[in-house]
Amino acid sequence: MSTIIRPYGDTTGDGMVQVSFTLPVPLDKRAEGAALQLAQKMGLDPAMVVHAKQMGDGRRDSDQRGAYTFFVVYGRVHHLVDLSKVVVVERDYPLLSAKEVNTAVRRRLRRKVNVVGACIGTDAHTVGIDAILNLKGIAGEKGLESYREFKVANLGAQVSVPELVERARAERADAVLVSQVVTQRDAHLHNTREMSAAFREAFPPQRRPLLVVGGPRFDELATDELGVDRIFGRGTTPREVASYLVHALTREST
Ligand code: B12
Repeated sequence: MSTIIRPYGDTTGDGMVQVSFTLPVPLDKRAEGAALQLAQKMGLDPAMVVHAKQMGDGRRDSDQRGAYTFFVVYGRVHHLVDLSKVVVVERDYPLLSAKEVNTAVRRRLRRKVNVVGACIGTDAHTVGIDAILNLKGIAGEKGLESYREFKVANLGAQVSVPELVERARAERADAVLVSQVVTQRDAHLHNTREMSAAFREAFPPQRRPLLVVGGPRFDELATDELGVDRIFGRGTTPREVASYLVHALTREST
């Protein structure tokens, strides 16, 4: 089977894609022309504007924005993707059920796993970390709080790095789970690097908790660059995280 693929819209292999973007101009013919010029520069040829809607009335708002226009453009790309050259982080541990996780912790660790979680920096988007940690969970799965062999401290929003380090120490955390959703000015990368550096300074290597970050816009391949043990992206479920923690924490004790 061929490993070369191309996108399609109307008929297989026609190369059609749809992109959306916003331009800082009011909606008129020139704005549509600008959208098409941008699409062509992005490699869409031919391209057509299939949706355009002006937002704002042209007066400056608190963010100093005037009128701007949202576009959806449909067009053909000539690029191909070679599936054999796609690099991703494959799950390198078994996906366990909650029961299997609890049994593995009991057998291999012989004590509960202590987890501390938080949104750090100024980030107040707690829905993601709550989905992983809180009882109600996400996608039909309960969060780590529901696992008998996990003890979870969810510190919530806008936790400072020194506060997180202190709490991790007090709780004797095996793993620290950090969420970063806001990516403006690469805040998620700066905050994560600051956090991992602080843990390396505060703990000797054998005592340092596992450092796990998550959020919708992380590159899962960037663990070394950010100094963390694992990165989880969009659509993560609690079971994936619990299975990873068991795998990583019991690796040496098996
Ligand atoms: C809800 C929401 C809010 C709520 C947050 C309420 C709360 N308690 O969380 C409120 C209204 C407070 C808010 C405020 C703001 N928001 Co807001 N918000 C959103 C929104 C609509 C949904 C986010 C969400 O809940 N997703 C659902 C969860 C389940 O998904 P998730 O976070 O991706 O989490 C999953 C995975 O990523 C992963 N995961 C996440 N964290 C972790 C951690 C670990 C350890 C692991 C393992 C996995 C993991 O697992 C989760 C489950 O699958 C998004 C837009 C969107 N549709 O995504 C904007 C969005 C995130 N917000 C945005 C912005 C700009 C803001 C504000 C700055 C707006 C403003 N000018 O005031 C403020 C910032 C406040 C602050 N200090 O952080 C931008 C961010 C842009 C950027 N590139 O940074 C977005 C993308 C909207 C946009 N398109 O502009 N927001």
